[in-house]
Amino acid sequence: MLNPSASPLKFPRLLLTGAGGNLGKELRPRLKSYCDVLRVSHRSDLGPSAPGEEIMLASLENKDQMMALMKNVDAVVHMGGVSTEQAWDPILASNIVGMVNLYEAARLQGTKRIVFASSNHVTGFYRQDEVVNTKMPPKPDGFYGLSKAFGEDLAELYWARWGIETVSLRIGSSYVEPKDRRMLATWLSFDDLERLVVSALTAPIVGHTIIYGMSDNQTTWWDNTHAKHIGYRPLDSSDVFRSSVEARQTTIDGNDKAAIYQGGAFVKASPHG
Ligand code: 15L
Repeated sequence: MLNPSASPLKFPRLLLTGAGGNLGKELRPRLKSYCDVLRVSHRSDLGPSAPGEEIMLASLENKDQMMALMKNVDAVVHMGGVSTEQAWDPILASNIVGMVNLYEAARLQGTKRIVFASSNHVTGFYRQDEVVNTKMPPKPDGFYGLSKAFGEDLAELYWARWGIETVSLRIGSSYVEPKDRRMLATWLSFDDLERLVVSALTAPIVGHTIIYGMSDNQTTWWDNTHAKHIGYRPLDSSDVFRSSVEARQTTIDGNDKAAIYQGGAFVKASPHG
């Protein structure tokens, strides 16, 4: 957890969706410092509210619930939705229909900015020997990555037509530490996740900007040159874990698609048979 006293910027009311998910749980106590009221939401029970929090349960695919959720909200950190490769139906409900509901509610309720948890799986079918920037075409590695590419396009539409600003975070692998060799490139520490989300919320002008969410890792496949105006500066690095990760995974099968493509195991995950 960072010390936010250095930042005088505070939102009257921030909304965090997906507050019960892996990264939602991590962000929930952290975001409280950047707002007077943190509205937290999930489709199922979130437990008791902490001081300064208001809990509102809502399902992304329920338009009325989304309209109520977005009322009087200054900015949104949208971590809700499906976050792994799955069958099409839940992805359609949460990441396609749910995204349209979120943006429609934002338009009707006058929300100014959304920080959208997109994913590196939008570009998962680029190879691990390529460096990708945020203007290059998507190459999704599954239905999940495809749904996140849709979310980014939707954000672009709502910026162009209705002036709702979005920062789409193509989050890499945000865990306590990198779990394998791939994550030496994709790792995003929780403190850097907080830095990234806060930069995305507070940068003066963002339009629709796409940025990869990674720490300052020595190995990298992603180039954030076109997102410099966000002002995100990662301060952690996967390098401190490199020798222990390499000791655990001494060999790599060069014929394995998971080792060839940036999406790793996601490029092989198939709930579709
Ligand atoms: C993601 O988008 C997933 O939500 C997360 O579970 C990780 O596996 C991550 O990508 C990754 O690529 O490591």
